[in-house]
Amino acid sequence: MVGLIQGPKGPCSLRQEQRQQQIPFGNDRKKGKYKSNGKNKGKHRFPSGMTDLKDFVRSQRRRADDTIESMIKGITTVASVASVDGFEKLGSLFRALGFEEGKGWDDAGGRGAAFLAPLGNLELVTGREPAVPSLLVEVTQLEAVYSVVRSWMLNPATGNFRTEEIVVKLTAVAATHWNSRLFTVDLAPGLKIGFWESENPQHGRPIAVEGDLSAAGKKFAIVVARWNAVITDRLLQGALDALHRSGCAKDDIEIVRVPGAWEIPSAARTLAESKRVAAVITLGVLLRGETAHYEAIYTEVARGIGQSQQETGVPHAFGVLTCETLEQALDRAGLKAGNKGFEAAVAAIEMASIQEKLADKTKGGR
Ligand code: DLZ
Repeated sequence: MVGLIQGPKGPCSLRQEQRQQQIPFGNDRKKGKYKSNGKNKGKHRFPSGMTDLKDFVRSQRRRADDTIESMIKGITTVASVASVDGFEKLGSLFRALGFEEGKGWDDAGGRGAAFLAPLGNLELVTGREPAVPSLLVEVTQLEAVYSVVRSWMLNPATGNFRTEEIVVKLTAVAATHWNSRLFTVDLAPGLKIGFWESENPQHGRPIAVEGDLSAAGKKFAIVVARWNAVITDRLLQGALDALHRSGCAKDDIEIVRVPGAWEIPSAARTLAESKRVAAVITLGVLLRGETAHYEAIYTEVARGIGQSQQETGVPHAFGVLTCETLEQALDRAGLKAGNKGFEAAVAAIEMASIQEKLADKTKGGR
């Protein structure tokens, strides 16, 4: 055997993890959750009431039911490469693609090269042999990977394949029947690899609650300071643009104008407490050069908006600019540095959606 392709944690990780989890630490030991009658010195100990590893694993699963299995860290597939040429080629191609390299070995018996990927899957197959190579690399941007592989094959210093060989050995990117696209490359006799990309952008990602950017059917409030109106008006335009483009109806937006940034928190709080809006967008501009007690005002405004958000549970997007000069503020209100009003509104839309999803989960008991 000359080749090893292994997952991020190495083959010993499962046993190490088991050892770590069975040994009680700190408070748990003091509270007597882990019983020892002295007879078990040197043996593994389990929390009281649990007699074996299976019990312990089951209890871990209950605690972390959204992880696949709290004790499993990764998966390692050992791929035997028949020829040294194939071994060299595969290693070289993976390096060219930017694969993270792990710790390999080189001894009298053979050589191993480790390549790490953030995700490893083991697929067991019975019956009909799959039409894909047994070594599959999941990627993003399949076309970009394809062109790196092609260039690597053509380069005399790396793959050194002839153009006419490439026609046979490198397949075109094609759709699969499993909602993905794939191409394969034949590197050496018996050494074919597939590269594929799922059409589902969430594929392989950890399951997370994420907000969407639809504002349709939701109500939003915008609190905007009149002080420095030449800039805050632009921030307001940016926020309205984001809301409308995300599907928010005109009548679902409540705009409240306040004298200056100092007044933003109290208006924001009143709106949030009314519970008639999904989120509050706060917009203002504090200019250091022109604002007496700048630090004091800024701190209070930020604290007040944050406090209103935390105490009411209604998301508040922070669109209060703090700049040294008018020019800097203008840059952030639609000139060189985007429009912070637009960005604040997008954050508000996303947070409103997250709140809705979390509330649904709570109602559904999950
Ligand atoms: C008074 C003041 C000053 C000096 N500077 C600003 C500023 O740069 N940005 C802003 O939004 N507001 C400013 N204000 C007004 C205060 O926020 C507040 O409206 C007044 O002190 C009245 O309470």
